[in-house]
Amino acid sequence: MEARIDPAAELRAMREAVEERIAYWLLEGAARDDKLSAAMRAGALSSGKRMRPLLTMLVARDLGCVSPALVDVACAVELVHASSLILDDMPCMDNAQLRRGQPTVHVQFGEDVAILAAIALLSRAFGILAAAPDIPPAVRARLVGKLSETIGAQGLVKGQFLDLHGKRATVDDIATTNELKTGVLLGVAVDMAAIIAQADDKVAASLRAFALAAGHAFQLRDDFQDVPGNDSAVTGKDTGKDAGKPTLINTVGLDEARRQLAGHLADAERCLGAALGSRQRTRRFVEGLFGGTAAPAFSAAAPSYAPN
Ligand code: GRG
Repeated sequence: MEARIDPAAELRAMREAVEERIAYWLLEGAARDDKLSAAMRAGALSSGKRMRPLLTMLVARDLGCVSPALVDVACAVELVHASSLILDDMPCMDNAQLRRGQPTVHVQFGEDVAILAAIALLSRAFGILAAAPDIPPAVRARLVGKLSETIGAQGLVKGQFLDLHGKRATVDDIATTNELKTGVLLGVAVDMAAIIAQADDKVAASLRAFALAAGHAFQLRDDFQDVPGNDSAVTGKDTGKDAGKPTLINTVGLDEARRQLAGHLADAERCLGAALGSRQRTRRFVEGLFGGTAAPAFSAAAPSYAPN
């Protein structure tokens, strides 16, 4: 009889593997007791959802990938995310005091150390890709290129620049900023999975479309959490920071934003089905992420499934 896997246990094991491996990479060659290392660990290992590295691992596993490098590829994606959060929270950007229920990295360690920690985490991400075991050279080069183009002036950095300086006059402007700030990092999480699993172009394109739709949904959900009245103790972040900003909710109102959230979730579900068919790991995880929203498009799933 085919062995059954407990999905919750598998997810827990993946999360632990990512966190243990990040801890390993951040201790490697670091002075354990200095402020810079402590700031890097605080930024990377505080209690995040690990949504991006888990997406990388789950999608790759759903695609049948058993590469020993998978966890390292997932860690590289998470370190880029951690770096972006430290920078985003800085006084010259979002000026946030609270992140993941803790004082932000610059509040704990000072602005100078926070900037250096963010750069060091970013550099570590590429070092990890360079060192990850058993990746064919052409695949490694594609992974590095994809991560680099996601961060740079056409990706995350541009999204942040538009957030700070863009006009965001129309709903399309807002969607572009959201896609660059949030969508592209979810996009690269699934792109990296498709690259390391050596998936064909059609599957990779459907996965990318899934991630971008999920990114829009996720950003909208983030905006809903910011609405005054939500509890920082629950969200782990400052709330009310979007007051007066041209977010989608402020521009189109709560009802239309809810309608758009439902549309993005439906798109995400359709594209995920096109990419992965009935394979369940990724679908189950995304259902868990969005299960509490006003408009869940993902349906409830069975409690266990057969492995690849
Ligand atoms: C050079 C890496 C780098 C970035 C420069 C600062 C910047 C450009 C971009 C900021 C992008 C950013 C922080 C967007 C917000 C995305 C978002 C919704 C983050 C929250 O993600 P969660 O909920 O967080 O997954 P956890 O804490 O669970 O990891």
